[in-house]
Amino acid sequence: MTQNEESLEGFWGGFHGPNIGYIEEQYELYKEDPENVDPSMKELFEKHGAPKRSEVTKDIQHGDQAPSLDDVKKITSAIKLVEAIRRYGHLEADIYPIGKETDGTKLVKPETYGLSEDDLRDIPASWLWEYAPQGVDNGYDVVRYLKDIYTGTISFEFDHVNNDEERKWLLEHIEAGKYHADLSADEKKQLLDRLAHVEGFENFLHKTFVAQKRFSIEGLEMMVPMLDRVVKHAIDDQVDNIMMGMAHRGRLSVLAHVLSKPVDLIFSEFHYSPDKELVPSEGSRGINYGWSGDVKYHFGGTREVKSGEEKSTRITLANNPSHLEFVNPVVAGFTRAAQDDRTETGYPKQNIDKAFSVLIHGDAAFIGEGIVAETLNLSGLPGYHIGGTIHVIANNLVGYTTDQEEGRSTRYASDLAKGFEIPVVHVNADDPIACIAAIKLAYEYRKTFNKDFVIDLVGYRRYGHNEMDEPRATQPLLYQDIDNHPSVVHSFADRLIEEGIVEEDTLPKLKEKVESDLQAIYDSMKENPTPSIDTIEMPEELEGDLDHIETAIPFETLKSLHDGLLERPEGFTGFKRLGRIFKRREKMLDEGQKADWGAAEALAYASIVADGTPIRLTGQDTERGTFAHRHLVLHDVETGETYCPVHGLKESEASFDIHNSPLSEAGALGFEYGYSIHSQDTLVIWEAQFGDFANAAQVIFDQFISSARAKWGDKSNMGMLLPHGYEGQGPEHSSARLERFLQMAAENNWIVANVTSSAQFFHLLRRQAALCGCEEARPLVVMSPKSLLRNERVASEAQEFTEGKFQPLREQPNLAVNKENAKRLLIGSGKIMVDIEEAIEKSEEDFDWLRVLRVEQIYPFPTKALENEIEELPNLEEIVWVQEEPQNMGSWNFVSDYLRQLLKDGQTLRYVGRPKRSSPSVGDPNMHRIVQEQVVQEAINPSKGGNSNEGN
Ligand SMILES: Cc1ncc(C[n+]2csc(CCOP(=O)(O)OP(=O)(O)O)c2C)c(N)n1
Repeated sequence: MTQNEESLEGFWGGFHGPNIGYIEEQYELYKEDPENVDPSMKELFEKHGAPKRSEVTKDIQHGDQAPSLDDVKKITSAIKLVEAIRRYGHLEADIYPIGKETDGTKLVKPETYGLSEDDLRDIPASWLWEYAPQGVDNGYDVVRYLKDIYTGTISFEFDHVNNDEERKWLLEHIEAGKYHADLSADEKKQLLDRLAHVEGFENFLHKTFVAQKRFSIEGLEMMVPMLDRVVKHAIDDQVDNIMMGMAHRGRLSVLAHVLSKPVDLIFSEFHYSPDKELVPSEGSRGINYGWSGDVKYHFGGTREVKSGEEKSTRITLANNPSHLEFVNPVVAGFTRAAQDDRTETGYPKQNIDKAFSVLIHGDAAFIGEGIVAETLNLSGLPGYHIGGTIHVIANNLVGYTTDQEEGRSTRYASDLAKGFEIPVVHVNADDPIACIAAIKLAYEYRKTFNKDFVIDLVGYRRYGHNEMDEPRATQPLLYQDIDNHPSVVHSFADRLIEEGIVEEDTLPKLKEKVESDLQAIYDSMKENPTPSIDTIEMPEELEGDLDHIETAIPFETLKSLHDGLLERPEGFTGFKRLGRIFKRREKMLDEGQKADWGAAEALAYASIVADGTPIRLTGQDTERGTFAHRHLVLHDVETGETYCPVHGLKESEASFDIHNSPLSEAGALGFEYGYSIHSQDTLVIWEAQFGDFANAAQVIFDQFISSARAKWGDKSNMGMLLPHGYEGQGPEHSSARLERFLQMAAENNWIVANVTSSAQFFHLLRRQAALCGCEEARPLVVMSPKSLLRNERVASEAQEFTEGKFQPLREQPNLAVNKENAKRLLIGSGKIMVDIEEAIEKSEEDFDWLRVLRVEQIYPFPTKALENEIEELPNLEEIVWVQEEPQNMGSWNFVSDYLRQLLKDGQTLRYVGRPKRSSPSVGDPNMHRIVQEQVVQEAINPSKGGNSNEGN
């Protein structure tokens, strides 16, 4: 007899007579459909299999007496109750230190199941709980024991986790108490000491810097020892990097205590410029703030902690804008970058043990900001997976002045995580030991399953949203409770006194010491005034142009890469129609032939990895390309396997990481931005499906990519490809909202380009790759093509790749240049210039009065090159800027300033294009064609007219 059979017999052995008859009947129904029977019966059958009449001979508990039908019902009810405690115990848990009374639930009460204490005592524990520990003998013990576990100061939600192995692991760890922190007396004393420091720091700031915002941690002080614990685990495991992200709440405390930011530096930041008598000299602290700076509670920091003989663990807290939660994907990007080895061809080799993320969220923001969901959705995707993030919701019950009931439709702030099958624990921030246990469970789970884990740390907020804000006006009752509530350091000290671990006077002495130490630091700063920080300048390297960067490559290299890109692994069966496209590509570098956009782009990537610079390229449908031009991941039609031609190149010296992104902009772009910050050796490129979808990622552009260097000194060299062009596809598929990128352009914060030849794109990408790791690095925004992808006019001959470089200002092709006669200088950018090229070719006119130039890099604007050009046009009467975007959009508002400066006496500046519009484009393609043609014709019509009052 197998062990299993034995246990079956053992269980059903308790039933005989009419009872077993009833059970057998139920079993027949169950076999037809498990849903036919009561769920508790179903569970019995699932757990113990079929009832066996022959074995129903002995009554386990009552000798020969058979259990009655009533007994059976009681057993099944007890099983139901036990399961309910596991599932719904959190509803009754003691997780709110303040404010909220737990409303409880009938579901975990024996009465709900018709059970009395005696009923439960009559049931052997093992019938209800296979792993009941020693001392848990009967049903009543089981219920009490499990209630202690599930309804205490820590509660668990993992019913939504569908994976059997994970559920089993969680159940085991929770019910066998494996997650308990088991702190020694010394460790408890250290914990008390830490809490005294955390509280003392806030108290000192409160009284010293009266009425200054600091977003105190008080009410959630345990956040610091919890992070300490994370760091300890990481050090034990010799993890290279902990990447952290958090908002304002408690940030100064985390900087001081977890990142070891010197407190005198923090004190100094409370003093305003320019009279910064307390500012320590810059450099001595390794400050890397940008030149325009930020408020103190947005800065991040780094700290190295020794984690072995030669190893150290680096803790990084990301710089953070005010926009809540948007740092989440950025930190995930940091982590992936720290895990990827990009030194070899193919996809990078990821080692998830090298780094992990910790994200601290606000309770209102976690559920309210969609970016949280976007980031959680990244967590399981091949291109974005980082082996699990530990999330801590710093739950202080209020969002600014908004109560939870007004702020979310869910019971818990953490409920969003359930859809991603992320286990959740809620823990009372007033129980330090439970908080540490929550971290242990989260860390072990992440390590075992490489998945996210959420800790809902439930505390309160000692002050208002900030320290100048009066919360008693909006949450009067809550604050009556908070005002009367002892802080965690006090309640914990009482607990340790009771346990005989510390004395009555331990805490008062500790507090005194913390305060006097902080006071001494503060006083010493006053006695030793350090020089004030001079205005910080933008780095010199950012000021120059990039003309010195050479990007051409020899023909032999180009050809070899091109041929390599067309090779396929042995036995690979590609899609037939694609085969024809690649066949056409074969000859593109031959004499008299031209390489189209797709070929040129692939060559750029191939040559960049051949130079040893890794590339990461992502976006919606990017592997194929939204407009089916790229095809850098091919699918074997017989096996479904994929092949990336860049990976097969013999010249390749670095990884080429290409992925389709999920349908997300803010999350996906934020991730790439983070990746680019942490892997400055890599050319990171994000592609929008259509350019204006980038506006769903506006926060990442505004708060990070355009301004991070000036605010924080964070350097990114990433590229963004934003399909743009007026082709009759309607208001949402025409414009990448170029004007927005230009409006934010200043201090060489980024490059904004709109290029019209495949070779220009090749050189632009190669120039961007050359900037990787340099001080000159900066992001690149490209208005990328759609219909032009297949337009012969933008294809380039081999020579254009093997000679020259990127030209910010470009000659209009196919137009004779007659500088002497030119009366009009027509300038524009992007696809309209190709339309104009076509119109000129079709026209019978002689255009010797017309000089046409394309601005291929709109920012930095090629002022010098244009100035030189104008110098050479002796008879110039007017400069005309043409664009396809409406007048209030596109480049006009930006370039007109530059162009006006270039005008000489008697010359005028004129705008040709669509009038100001509220919508970027018309919806009707026919209307589009008519209007586009009008714009083109007006631009090349010799008679003046149109909107000439825009001149100087
Ligand atoms: C995207 C965004 N929207 C609004 C705000 C303004 N704001 C700052 S903090 C805050 C409340 C946040 O509440 P919660 O997430 O619970 O964190 P807490 O401040 O309570 O710790 C609000 C509305 C912001 N900073 N960012």
